Amino acid sequence: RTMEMELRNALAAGQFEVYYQPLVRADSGAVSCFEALLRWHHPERGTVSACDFISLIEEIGIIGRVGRWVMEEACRTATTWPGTIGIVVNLSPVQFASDELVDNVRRILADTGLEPARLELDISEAILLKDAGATVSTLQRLRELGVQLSMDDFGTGYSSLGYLRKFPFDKIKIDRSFMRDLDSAGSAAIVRAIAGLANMLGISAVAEGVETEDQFARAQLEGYQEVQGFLFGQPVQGADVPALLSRTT
Ligand code: G
Ligand code: G
Ligand code: NA
Repeated sequence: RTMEMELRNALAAGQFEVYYQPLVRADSGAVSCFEALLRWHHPERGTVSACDFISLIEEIGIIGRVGRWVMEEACRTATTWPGTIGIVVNLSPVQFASDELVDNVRRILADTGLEPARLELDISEAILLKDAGATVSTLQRLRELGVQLSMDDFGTGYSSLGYLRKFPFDKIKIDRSFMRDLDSAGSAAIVRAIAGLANMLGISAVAEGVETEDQFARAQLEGYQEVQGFLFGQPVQGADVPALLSRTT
């Protein structure tokens, strides 16, 4: 279990870094916010993506500490950006289930001085499978802090329509697998239907995984308010964000 030991040491060793990927407005192409994405600079393996170690971090019980570090780092960095630019932070199911989550978010907002409305929390559809009453209450307490709440990876889980009725998310992010498969009639119909559903509910729709001009055109046509994907930018280091902002605004 070398990797476990290395991960336990990574925060103290300064091997974690937050990268930032832009989301842009579908109408103007202007950057609206950046998503914080954790990277691990491993001494031998090089830069490792979150998908390759997040589940291990949860398993060994350090996601609370690492998640707080990511949120604090991301919020602090966002305070150096223009006030119109938001920051998106992903919440893992384990963080979401913690009694301390709401207090942690409140404290990080106070410590960094970030305006709450600039912080957006991405909640994966998978989180919502558990204990509906407790989940809605946590969502409500987060909402009372003034942050934005997004349902992430929409279309991959099971119970999300019920949740949309019980709790008004600010944004719905359609899972990138649907944009990838636009050639299939089924995916194309779902891409249209999810935007229609969101717009009728007064919720903003976000298309993830936009890699081509054709996919972008389709997202615009179907009424997505924001888009994210390699067409608009890869995740970059914090130091590269100002250049990206001056290029696109
Ligand atoms: O950027 P990457 O392809 O490694 O992301 C893979 C997955 O890891 C994505 O689903 C993303 O939401 C998740 N992820 C990236 N950074 C974080 C983080 O800081 N916290 C949590 N909980 N998940 C993250
Ligand atoms: O589900 P979530 O939004 O948290 O996923 C973020 C992950 O998606 C990051 O790992 C990021 O690198 C990846 N990602 C972002 N844009 C694209 C894209 O256009 N294509 C693909 N394949 N992955 C993307
Ligand atoms: Na996300």
